[in-house]
Amino acid sequence: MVATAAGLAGTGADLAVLDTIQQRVLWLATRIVDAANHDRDTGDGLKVGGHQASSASLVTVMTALYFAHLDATDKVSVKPHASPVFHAVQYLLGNLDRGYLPMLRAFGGLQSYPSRTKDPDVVDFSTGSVGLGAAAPLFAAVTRRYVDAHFGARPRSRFVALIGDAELDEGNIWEAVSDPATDGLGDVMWIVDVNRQSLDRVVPGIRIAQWKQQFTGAGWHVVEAKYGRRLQTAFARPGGEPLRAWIDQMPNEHYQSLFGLPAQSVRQRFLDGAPDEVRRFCAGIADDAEFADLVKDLAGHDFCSLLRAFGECDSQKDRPSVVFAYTVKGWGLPMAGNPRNHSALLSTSQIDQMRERLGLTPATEWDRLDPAAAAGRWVADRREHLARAPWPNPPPVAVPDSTDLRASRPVSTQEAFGRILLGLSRDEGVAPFLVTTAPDVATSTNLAGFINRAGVFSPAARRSWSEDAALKWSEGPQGQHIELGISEMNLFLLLGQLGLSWDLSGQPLLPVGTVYDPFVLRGLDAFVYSVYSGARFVVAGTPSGVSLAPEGGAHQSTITASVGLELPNVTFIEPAYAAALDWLLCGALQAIAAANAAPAGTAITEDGSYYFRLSTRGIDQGPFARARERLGDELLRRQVLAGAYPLVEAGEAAAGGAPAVYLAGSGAVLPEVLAAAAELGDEGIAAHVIDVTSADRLYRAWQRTLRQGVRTATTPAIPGALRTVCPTRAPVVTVHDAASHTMSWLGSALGVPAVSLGVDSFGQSGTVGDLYRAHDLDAGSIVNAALAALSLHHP
Ligand SMILES: Cc1ncc(C[n+]2csc(CCOP(=O)(O)OP(=O)(O)O)c2C)c(N)n1
Ligand SMILES: [Mg+2]
Repeated sequence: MVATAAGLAGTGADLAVLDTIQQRVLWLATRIVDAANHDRDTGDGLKVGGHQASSASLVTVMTALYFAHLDATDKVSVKPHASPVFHAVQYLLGNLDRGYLPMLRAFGGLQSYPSRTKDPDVVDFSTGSVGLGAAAPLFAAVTRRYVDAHFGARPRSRFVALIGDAELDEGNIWEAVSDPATDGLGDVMWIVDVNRQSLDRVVPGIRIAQWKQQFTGAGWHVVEAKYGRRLQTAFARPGGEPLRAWIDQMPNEHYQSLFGLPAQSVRQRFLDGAPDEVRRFCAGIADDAEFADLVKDLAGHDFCSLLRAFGECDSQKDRPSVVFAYTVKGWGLPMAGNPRNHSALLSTSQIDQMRERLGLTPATEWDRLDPAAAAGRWVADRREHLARAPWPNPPPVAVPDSTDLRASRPVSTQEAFGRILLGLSRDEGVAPFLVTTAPDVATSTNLAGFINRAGVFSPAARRSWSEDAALKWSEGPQGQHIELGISEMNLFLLLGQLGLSWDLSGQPLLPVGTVYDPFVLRGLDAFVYSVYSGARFVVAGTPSGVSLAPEGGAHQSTITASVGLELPNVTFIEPAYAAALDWLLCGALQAIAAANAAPAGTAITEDGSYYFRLSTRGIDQGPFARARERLGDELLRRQVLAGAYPLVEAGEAAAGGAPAVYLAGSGAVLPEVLAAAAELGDEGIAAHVIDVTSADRLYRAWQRTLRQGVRTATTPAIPGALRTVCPTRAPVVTVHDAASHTMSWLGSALGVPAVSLGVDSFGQSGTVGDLYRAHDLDAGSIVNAALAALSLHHP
């Protein structure tokens, strides 16, 4: 049957062709999971897994999108459990080699869930942690709006998210939808796969009315693709309207139970509790099989309804859209609609029957569509239509080595951070590419100077209703700060998309976000998501630690330093002095700029994103100035960037031949470390003070040499960065306003006893002195720790 062009929303697509394609997509997606579980010998007896039912649920929607709706510039996020459908589509389009099809979940094969960095075909958005991949395209659209306003309009992209209905349970979805920064994005379309099932169960009741209100309330355009054409035709017949009302009010559990029944039992279950007029109307449909098919006819498996819904969303230019596409989990498979089908697999004989039904054989089952037939020709046209042109080469971004920040009075790293950003905003080589963002903490994290100069981003100029001499807050399309509501999830999702703008919008940016350090943990999953996706950005966690003394335990971070050290694709940095921060921050932005400009696939730096843990504690800059004089800028900068430098060499304080100890401190607690070193010097102990600017870089250097040793079965050396700052064998005390664990490995790395001081219980309100005493971070405790370390050392 050939549909009219109007019927398929003017796409020119042919229903029969689309149906042939979707049958092949369904087959391939199902067989990809089947092959992973039944064709491969994993040798360990573990079930490989995969999601045939979740995939089947989206087959029609994804066939409609890729084969009748999308353009080459559009970007799509695919719900995690539909990855087999995505790969089947890419394979049919010729973008994936056949050899990958039996390699779902195999090492080096297709990833379980779509991955930007690990899959062999081009994935726009990674997904996996439900809710995050769904929201990512919204923030990619925020990024594109920003890029277009600052650098000129790119060819239009539509940002599409395919979302499981139970994903809407995740709070981050609603944080994203309700943030004013995501208002008015007409190029966004979310498609919710309303199969009424989650992992464990049929989702109770009827959620849709509430969701519709929530989206509408946030200014979204809502479309329902609920009933297929057969049901719509039935509703339009005389007496048909009560049937619609009956289904509309039917709880998910009741409706879903129809799917497990033989055709002859469907009528009775369907009409259980139905009013007379519905019964009367249904009596007019005599054939049981026809009746069973009719009441399960949902629009999520109807190309005309779907394409009409997509077209309707396209016409919304000034607000995002959401399509609720009603589907069947396991559509077209024997497990359709079964409440326990989430992880169910077809048996080998069911697969054999499906293959046969489609006219395929074991020899032809992986074939692409016949290029001589109508469907094959259509796919070839779509392949051409969807081929992406590479972005033009990005303009150079010239980040200086430093902003020459000088501080004569005590200064905190948070204040220095604000001044460095302000300095960069005056530098024409880098200023245009800087973009800052914060979840309602811009001013309290010292972004005000930058904001005063660079302005706040808003798609249209906004009138300011109040004057404030200290903070201008002028909003318009040229502003370079994107303000968010209080949502750390949104912060990290936006940073992630700003950090991918070179790829998704063809414009490298230098994104810098700020967040109170303890609340890094609130956004942690989105942080992980963004760096797993390959995004590069800077985030400053500030203020941090118990040095934020009066604020108390709820605002004092302790485990964030460990988190920063352990996160892959993130370099964790915690400087104490302003000039060191200047070098480190400029170095980070240089690396981001270089990585963004590198051709895809070039590994230019292993640093990834940068997490700076900063403090509001003002610190005397004198010791750093003296180290600078002693070592010279070039050497000192190199060491600061490598992760540690000798802040005080005890030769200055104690005579040669004295017992020696290394005091390795990081961040705001350095003054106490220096005081302890002086006391130890008075006692005739040579206490060398190491300022650890990046425990992460030191740890990585150590692990590199260890792994090298492990892999080559050779004796590992002490890494260069550590050897330079700790040239002799002496015990070590680590001192950190963070969990003591973060630096406790230093003793092992140096092969010496170590005593690690840090904050291992929740904080409380007080003065810095009170809290440092309470956590053994005061000079006296550090001296005692040094004596303890010396007593453990037997050279
Ligand atoms: C953050 C997170 N929590 C839990 C899971 C485990 N999980 C995977 S799918 C799923 C249910 C998803 O249901 P739905 O979104 O409706 O998808 P469907 O399979 O029905 O299409 C759950 C709980 C996950 N992937 N991510
Ligand atoms: Mg579902």
